[in-house]
Amino acid sequence: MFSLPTLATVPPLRLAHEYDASGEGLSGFFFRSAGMNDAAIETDGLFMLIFWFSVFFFVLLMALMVYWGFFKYRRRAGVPIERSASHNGPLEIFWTVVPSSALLVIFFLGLWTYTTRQIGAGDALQLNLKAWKWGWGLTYPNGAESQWAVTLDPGGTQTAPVFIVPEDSNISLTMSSQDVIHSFWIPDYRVKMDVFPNRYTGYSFRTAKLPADAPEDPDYGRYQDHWIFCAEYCGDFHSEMAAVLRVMTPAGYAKAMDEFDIGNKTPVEIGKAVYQSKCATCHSVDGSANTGPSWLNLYGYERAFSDGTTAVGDENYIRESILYPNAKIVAGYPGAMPSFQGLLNDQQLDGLIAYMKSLSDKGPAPAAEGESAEGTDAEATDETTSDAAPEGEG
Ligand code: HEC
Ligand SMILES: [Cu+2]
Repeated sequence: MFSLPTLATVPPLRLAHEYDASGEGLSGFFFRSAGMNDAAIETDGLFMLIFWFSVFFFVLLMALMVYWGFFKYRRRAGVPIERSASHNGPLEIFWTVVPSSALLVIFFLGLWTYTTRQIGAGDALQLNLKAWKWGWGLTYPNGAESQWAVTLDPGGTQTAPVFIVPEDSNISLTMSSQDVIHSFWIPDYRVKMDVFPNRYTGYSFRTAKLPADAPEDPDYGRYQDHWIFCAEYCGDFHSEMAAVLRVMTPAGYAKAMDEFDIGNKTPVEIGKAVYQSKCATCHSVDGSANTGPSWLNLYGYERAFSDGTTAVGDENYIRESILYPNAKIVAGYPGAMPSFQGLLNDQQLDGLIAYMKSLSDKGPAPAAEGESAEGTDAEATDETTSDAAPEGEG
């Protein structure tokens, strides 16, 4: 039977390389890491071309200036000052045409690399990317959202979502922001692109072939990770706005995609998946306090708020807490939860509520999990088609 990968079974973070500049020469000094696809190598090449071009002319011009100014034409006692030439046609044409053509070459090389990264290849895998304060979300072609996250610290309070893509393929992202301007940046691929509210921007790249010595996971095969960062200052937790781009084998990608497909998941599983990718940074499910209150025994219990009022943690309260977090602030906590309005669909909201119910002793008994007792429509159809589910399964 299908089972949702838990945080522990998501293959661990294995970055394509450590961010180590040693032994990589000048481009290692500038870029901190080798470019991880052809476009990145091209970008590095263009950068180095412009760099050496600038170095060459800087040294040449400074040397000429020092030579002429300090030595050849310096003022000497007894030597009359020469009248400066007012005009020299050939010389002026030379110093206009040569630099302009050099700049034109740079312009077209830049335009070329820019457009190929803007306009994706025709066969590109189309993915939707959303940004918000402070996170990233990816929707795959089958409508599923990314459900993996890796923990970044030993305690596991800091997580980063994992976005999976197949190796050696064209990827095209359509990006938009829920709030302020962010910037999507994969340093290993060099390109960054602003992500705006109320406007789509594109980001296209080709993933490299996985090297033979890439780390291997027993379930999903070989893979390689790259950091994704936000490159546009967007508020308090801008620096924590990280995600992981995971390049997988086509087989591993297809397997994970199958598991992400919400069609074959119970509401509790959907809720748990959303929790892992979007809420686990601030909420625990084991009773321990984090940035936000734990979800253990949240459902069905009385909540106390900072303004002295109380309410029972029922479905409507949970929904309101997710979409309008500042409507009621739980006593003892800061009003630090971002709104998830527009970021979660009804199925995901229902899933979250079902998941919170499963974490409460006032929710349905655990044995009833997966049955239509919760009155969720997604599940009902599933149950009627399969042969009668045995009652005392667990
Ligand atoms: C940046 C941290 C953060 C993230 C991410 C976050 N929350 Fe919260 N959440 C909080 C804080 C802080 C509170 C308490 C203050 C309040 O009530 O707004 C809270 C309160 C809640 C409550 C009310 C809890 C109670 O004990 O009554 C619910 C329900 C909730 N969050 C659901 C979610 C869901 C669902 C997600 C993911 C989709 C999520 N939160 C993501 C910080 C966060
Ligand atoms: Cu940002």
